[in-house]
Amino acid sequence: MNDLGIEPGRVLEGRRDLGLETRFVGKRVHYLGSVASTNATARGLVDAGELDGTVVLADEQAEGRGRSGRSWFSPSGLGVWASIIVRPELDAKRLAGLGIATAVAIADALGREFGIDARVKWPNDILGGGRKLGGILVEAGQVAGDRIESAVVGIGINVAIGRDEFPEELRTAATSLATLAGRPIGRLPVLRAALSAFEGVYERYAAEGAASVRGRWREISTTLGRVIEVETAGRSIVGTVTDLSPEGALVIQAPDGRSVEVWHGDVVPIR
Ligand code: BT5
Repeated sequence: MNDLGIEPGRVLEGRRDLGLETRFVGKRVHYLGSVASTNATARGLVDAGELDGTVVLADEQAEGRGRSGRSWFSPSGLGVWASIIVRPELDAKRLAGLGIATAVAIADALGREFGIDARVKWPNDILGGGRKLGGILVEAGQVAGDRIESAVVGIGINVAIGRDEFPEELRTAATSLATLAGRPIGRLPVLRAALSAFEGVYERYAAEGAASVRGRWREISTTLGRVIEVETAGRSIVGTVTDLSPEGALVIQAPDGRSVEVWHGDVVPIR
């Protein structure tokens, strides 16, 4: 039997079967063994009309996805690989900010629950000890005009991947909760913490946008106040990170003093 004490391949009732304390997130949990990507499975379920808050949880992903076609290493039983279906009625330009808000809320919850110093790196990285501990991937489902009617929020958290179990190319850049905490940690408490954190921030985000997490983001961001370089929309911008905008853009002060909002891209701190 695995660490969840449940055989995969069933639809679970989160509260009864997993001890979730959420109101609507994880009411139904499609718990699967191996999938290509939980986000891909969840997208199929969205189209089939699956309920708001339903979660797809897998032991293992053969084709776990990151942003921009990148891949996400998802070994069996060693991490939380989950996707949440949401039906938010959200302005399309606010969708990316939901990923940022989710990263902040989950980093916060992991820090509290497991006594680690968890931080965030814009847009969607969760870091511990300067290494990547998790990532969020938000994808639109049904869109009507400029309204998002459904979306999938993918959550990847490395729970018990040992240093040597990461592939060579991730070994210095990635970490896991068990490594950071210096003790064994199972997936279930991590799943519970992540889904509760998501539920709380989702409701605040729907009402207030990224302003709901701006204060906390400023406290746990690894890049606030630093000079960074970001590749965005085919060009490179260098500047000092000054804020998170209400829509979730990174606000950068360019060397000429102008304030620039960056919506996509990968941030590289240079000093
Ligand atoms: C992300 O992308 O950080 C979003 C990751 C989301 C994964 C979840 S798991 C459940 C759900 N279903 C999916 O298919 N995906 C979501 P990005 O910022 O693009 O970062 C990707 C990069 O992180 C890769 O190019 C690697 O360099 C690195 N990476 C890959 N796997 C990793 C891991 N397990 N831990 C740390 N870093 C990793």
